Amino acid sequence: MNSYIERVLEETRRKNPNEPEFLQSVEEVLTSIEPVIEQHPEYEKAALLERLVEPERVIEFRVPWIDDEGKVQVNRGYRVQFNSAIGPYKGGLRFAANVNLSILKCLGFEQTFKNSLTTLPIGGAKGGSDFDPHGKSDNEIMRFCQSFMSELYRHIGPDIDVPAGDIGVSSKEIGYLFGQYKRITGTFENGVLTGKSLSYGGSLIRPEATGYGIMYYIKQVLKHEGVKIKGKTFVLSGYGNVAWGCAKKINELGGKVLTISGHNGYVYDPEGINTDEKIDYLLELRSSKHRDVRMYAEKFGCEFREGKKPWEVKADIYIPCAAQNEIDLEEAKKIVANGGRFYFEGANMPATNEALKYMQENGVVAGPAKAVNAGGVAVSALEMSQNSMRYSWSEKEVDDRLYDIMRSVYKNSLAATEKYNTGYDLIKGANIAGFEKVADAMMAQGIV
Ligand code: 2IT
Repeated sequence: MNSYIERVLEETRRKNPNEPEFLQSVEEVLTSIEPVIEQHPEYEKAALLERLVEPERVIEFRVPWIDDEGKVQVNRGYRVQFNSAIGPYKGGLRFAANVNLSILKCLGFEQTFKNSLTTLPIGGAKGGSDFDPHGKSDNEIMRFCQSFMSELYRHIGPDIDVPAGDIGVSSKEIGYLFGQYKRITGTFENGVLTGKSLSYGGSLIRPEATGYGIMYYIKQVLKHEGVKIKGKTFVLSGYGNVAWGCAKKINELGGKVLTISGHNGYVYDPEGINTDEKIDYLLELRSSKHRDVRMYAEKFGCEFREGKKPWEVKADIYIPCAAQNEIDLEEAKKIVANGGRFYFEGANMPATNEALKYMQENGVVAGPAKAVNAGGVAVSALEMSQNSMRYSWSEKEVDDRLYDIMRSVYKNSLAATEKYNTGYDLIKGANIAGFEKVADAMMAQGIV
């Protein structure tokens, strides 16, 4: 391996020994940009990689709130402002019990390259809290969001940092967060958050954007492979916003979704998740107090396989849409043994580096998260554009732009593989294409 990359990896491991997720993402990115580093010896002198792996700013704060029993609860809030070389910090907020700094640094680092790939001017960030929305009432969620924003507001702004949703944060939470931001600052700066409801500056197609974007990207790959989506079977994990939008588009394109999953097992629906009622039920599940996918199986009379993951089901195309590291080597072996030809990451970093390598070595075409799921943040950036103009585009205008963006994400990744002779490797292509623009901007801006 290139000695500069090796040295930076070593230093990063030494400096962040308790951050396995962060290290995993740094290893994945740095090892795939080797051909670029080889061609740019000036990067080492400018300590470009050392700067790239260090977040520009990490904010950690106390979030006290009072639950429905009158008891004081304390959570931890974070915002990792990773890189602002090409635009204001941009990225989601995640509310989940397992949220920690390692996961958010990993996601913020990945977001930097994803946002660069979208072709739009947005930097990289991520944030959130270890607040667990399971079993919380709406009033508790509102009080938590108000407390969270009472600190966060001083660090964000439409030209500074623009958060959005992620796991556990949908338009309901964004609404509570915006209400508090507006109240504290006394401004109507709706470009400070994206994923808003339509009535106060949300964008059409933003809820669908991640899922639709996944399918627009997949269309490009399948076109390249000469394969049609119609009649293909899909295994999805998760049941949230990403799985919902993806299932909707798969049905529209004539494919069949066999599974969704939650923290406690997966649902196998051999008929397919194929009606508006079934698909919209995912939204209901996501906003319900208990958020248990078993409820889908009970309602539609199909099987819930407790404690299991859906990768054991045979299908043509596998799309993880849940959280990080749900596919390890064992799970990857199942996908290969099932004859799966295509694996696309709807979720962020759903597979370990070892699992990814195994799938690629066994002939599975793999599309990485930073390309495949870039449609969500891309339409967030389009929401920012509309807010700046104080104007809104039609559904078709936004959808057409999303389609073009996803085609560019694919084309730019492919072009990077050709430029650097990596073979048809969409993971390397996405990393290189995302990196090149950020690196250019960082070099142009001097040592900052
Ligand atoms: O992972 C992601 O790209 C998101 N959660 C969306 C971020 C955004 O700013 O819309």
